[in-house]
Amino acid sequence: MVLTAAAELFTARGFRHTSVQEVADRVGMTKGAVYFHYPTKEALAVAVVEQHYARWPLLLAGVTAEGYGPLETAERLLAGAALAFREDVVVQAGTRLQVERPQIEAELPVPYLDWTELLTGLLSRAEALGELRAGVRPRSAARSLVAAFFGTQHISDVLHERADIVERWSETAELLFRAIRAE
Ligand code: LUB
Repeated sequence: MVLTAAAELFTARGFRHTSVQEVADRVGMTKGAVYFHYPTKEALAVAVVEQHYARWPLLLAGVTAEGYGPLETAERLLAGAALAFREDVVVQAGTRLQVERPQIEAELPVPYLDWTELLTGLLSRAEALGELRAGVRPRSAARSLVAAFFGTQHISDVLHERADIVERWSETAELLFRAIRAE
């Protein structure tokens, strides 16, 4: 409950302009009770960012269970992430806090690298199955997908509070996977 309230405030106002008192008020607790769970506002931010990343293994397990090939799995994974960026306040808060890293005196997880490793693994398997266009290098393509996704979600956030992120990512993904997939 505290984490979700903090995520809502961090998403709406950012780290600096969110106080622990406001988090406590939002959940009807005392500030002391919040500090019992999270000794500092920084600890609350770290917990929110960690929960952001904890979403993705669950998403991966769900998509993997559908049993598609590695390239289709990568495409569906990112489509699922786009939906989470639109619907999930913890995902949204984790993203804003990662952008505000310089203002947060705490050890936040390193961004982007987990997704890059995950997609590199899937694209390497796709390469082994001959699913990649000749000359496409899995790690480079993975970095490009992460960069494109980050940019797409950021622009959608600034312009439309991510209301159109699913459509925007779908058009970007169609272009990128057309370039990545073997004819
Ligand atoms: C993803 C964000 C926003 C990468 O992996 C990350 O850290 C990300 C937050 O920092 O987009 C794109 C899949």
